[in-house]
Amino acid sequence: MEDTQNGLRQVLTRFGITDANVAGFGSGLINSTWKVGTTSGNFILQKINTNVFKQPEDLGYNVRLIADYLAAHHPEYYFIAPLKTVDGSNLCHFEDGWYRMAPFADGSHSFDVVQDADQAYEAARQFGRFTQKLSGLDASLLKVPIPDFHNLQLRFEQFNHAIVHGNKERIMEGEMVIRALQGEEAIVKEFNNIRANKDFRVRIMHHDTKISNVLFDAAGKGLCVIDLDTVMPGYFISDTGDMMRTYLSPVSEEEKDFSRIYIRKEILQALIHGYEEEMQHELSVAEKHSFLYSGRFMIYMQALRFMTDHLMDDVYYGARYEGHNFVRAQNQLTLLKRLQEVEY
Ligand code: GN1
Ligand code: MG
Repeated sequence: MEDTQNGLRQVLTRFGITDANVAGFGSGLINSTWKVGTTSGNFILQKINTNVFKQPEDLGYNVRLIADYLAAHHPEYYFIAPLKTVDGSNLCHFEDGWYRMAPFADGSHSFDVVQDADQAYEAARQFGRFTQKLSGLDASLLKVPIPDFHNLQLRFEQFNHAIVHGNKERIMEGEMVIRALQGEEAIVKEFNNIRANKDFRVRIMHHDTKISNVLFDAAGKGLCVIDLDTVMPGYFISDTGDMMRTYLSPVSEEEKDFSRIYIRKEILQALIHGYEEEMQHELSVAEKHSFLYSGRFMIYMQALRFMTDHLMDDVYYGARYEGHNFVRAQNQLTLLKRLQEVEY
């Protein structure tokens, strides 16, 4: 612990900070996070997980590109720009890894579960506004931190590989779920149609639109989006779809009692309304017709990813109990069925 504190102090020195209180912060699983208190304000310091993000410099590059663009074209937009090190770098490359730092938004707070329609509306507006403000920035200038991240065709192929080459016992036990997932292949076909359709634009998307990635002010209004590691070129269905996946049901992907999974329709409406509020002039008619598809797309992809990981012995997500990813896959399959019953 002393060592860590000493190391962190040296890292802070690289950002020009010599006197600070440092304490662990937040519940993120991928990166390590600390809150840093100084006489000139509070900051967030993060160490980047280089197992997931193999080119950490790409993350620094992307955030700087976006920060500079927004400062030049939309100075009124609230964006938490990262600090530079004293020698002008976007990240600090220290002996044990890569670090970055940004101001802490004082007075802000976040949520882990969507409580009501207003929150869903505010969050959807924030993610819509983020993409909208960046519509003038050429998406192809961004680095791609995780190639094929939301490529459903590839996720489907990885699943098909796992049902042949995965854990034999788990394949046998999982037969019903495997069949149910195979039965939804039409969702992959529709994704391939979207990829071939010029009415679907590639834009700068957030790709991790869970509610805890939105900061709210004291009055409950959305302030800004955070956690920009997965910002990359993509389709809008990634962001609206992951909001549906994570906001619509009152229980999360961890829930084992699948009877508790249902679609909160007022949240679905608020989510679409909030997103359209910011993006209506950006989206084509074909895109606007794909809102519900976006939910099916993301929920199905997550079901495939959990089931694939279960069959491949939990190498990606890990498991806190036997069959954890099998439960998560069935949870997501249940959510998919509930969404397919919805008429909007
Ligand atoms: C991972 O770490 P977290 O919770 O932000 C995953 C997402 C999945 C999510 C499912 C880089 O996100 O794609 O939707 O788990 N991120 C990565 O809980 O694989
Ligand atoms: Mg994340």
